[in-house]
Amino acid sequence: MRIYVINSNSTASMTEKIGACAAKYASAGTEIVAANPDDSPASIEGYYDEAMSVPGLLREVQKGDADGADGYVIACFDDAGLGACREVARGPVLGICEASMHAASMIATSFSVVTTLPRSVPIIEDLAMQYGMERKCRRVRAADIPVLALESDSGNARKKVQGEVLRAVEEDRCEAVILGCAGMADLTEWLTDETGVPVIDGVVAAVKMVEALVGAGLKTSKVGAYALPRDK
Ligand code: 5HY
Repeated sequence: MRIYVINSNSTASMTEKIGACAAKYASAGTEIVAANPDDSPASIEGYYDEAMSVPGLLREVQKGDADGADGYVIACFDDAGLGACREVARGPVLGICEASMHAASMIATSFSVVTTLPRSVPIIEDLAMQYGMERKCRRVRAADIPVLALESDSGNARKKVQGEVLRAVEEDRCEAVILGCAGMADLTEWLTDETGVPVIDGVVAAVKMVEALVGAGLKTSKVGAYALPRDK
């Protein structure tokens, strides 16, 4: 099967990293196509960037559909444009916040999220409510780093993420930690070793869930809210 993993921002180095993490965990026989819009913001940090990223994201999903994609992962933790992408896609479309929270809820009674900037915290808290996860989500934390610091890092950004993950385990007493940015995907194994709790990267969680849904013969429902957009 062919899964399009779409980074909503236009930073190609992040797309490559996300694609490599997805491919490492994909099943034999799954082809990962990593893509990003070329006209979206370089990083998604807040509602404005989210809104600016959605038209390009929709075009990438439509390209995937024309290319015979079986399913899609929206690899930006804000899950912006997810419903709209489902309207234009036939196969399942999963957001990485949605996928990681569902994965966490099945392996732990509670989780905390560690994201990049404090401005993303209320956005992710709202998503936890939207997904019915507010009781399981102990806290959404920010490492206080810009998204692109994860790309050009000398180690400082990674250290800040590590510090916040360790504080989440100690102070929140959560049983799992979700990494709240697709640019953190390559830190997952290291942070799991450091903390001793399951550390969940939404990109890999979403890829594995898309594989499961497609394998079960399931597609996005075209009756109702996710029907194709109407001609005007
Ligand atoms: C992400 N921004 O996953 C996020 C989430 C965030 O460009 N890719 C981005 O708020 O850090």
